[in-house]
Amino acid sequence: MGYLKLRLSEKRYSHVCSVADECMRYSDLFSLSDSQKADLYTASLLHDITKEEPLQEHISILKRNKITLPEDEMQSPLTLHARTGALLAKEKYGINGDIFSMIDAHTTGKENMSVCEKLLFLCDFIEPKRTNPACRRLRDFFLNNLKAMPAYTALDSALLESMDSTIRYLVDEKRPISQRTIRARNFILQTKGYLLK
Ligand code: DGI
Ligand code: FE
Ligand code: FE
Repeated sequence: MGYLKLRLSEKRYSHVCSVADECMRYSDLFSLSDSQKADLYTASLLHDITKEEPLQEHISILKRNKITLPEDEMQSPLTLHARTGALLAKEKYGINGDIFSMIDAHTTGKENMSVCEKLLFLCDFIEPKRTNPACRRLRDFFLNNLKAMPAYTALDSALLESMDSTIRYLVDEKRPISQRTIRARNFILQTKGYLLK
């Protein structure tokens, strides 16, 4: 992982290691197989590989991979590093399949996420090196829920809370919300039966 260390700032490198540890902490609760664990670990380390790149680099990665993203995603530059991170990890390390989709979905989420996609999405938000109040609150919320309900239910509840928190932040900052973020939240609402109320 020497290349990763070169590419990321010290702070970002320490964040991705912390996300990887946090993912492993919960992996047994969700009965992940050894190969799922290994994929989740790799995706965690690579998930922010393009986070520190300028917009021009994101555009160039998309271009050389012949990917055209919907206009709303191009207008939310912070979401691009998930798309381009997956593509760059594919180019540099030959990752594909589950690892690709975990990285690709880690910022906005998407409909019908796998348990590994959900874990990376959540652990990115709650890893212990994130000390802002919203992250601490969500970590406690998830840990308390794990004691009170089945792990999968606790995971979906925490995912919904983290999406709500991000959306509230984006509204407060007058930033655009990508369709993918909305679709991801609507899907969780549906699986949790909230739409029936
Ligand atoms: O890369 P990290 O900082 O570790 O975390 P992340 O990949 O979850 O990125 C978080 C940032 O992405 C945060 O500033 C909010 C932003 N974001 C997430 N969903 C959307 C979004 N920004 C816009 N404009 N639209 C979204 O839908
Ligand atoms: Fe990220
Ligand atoms: Fe991250």
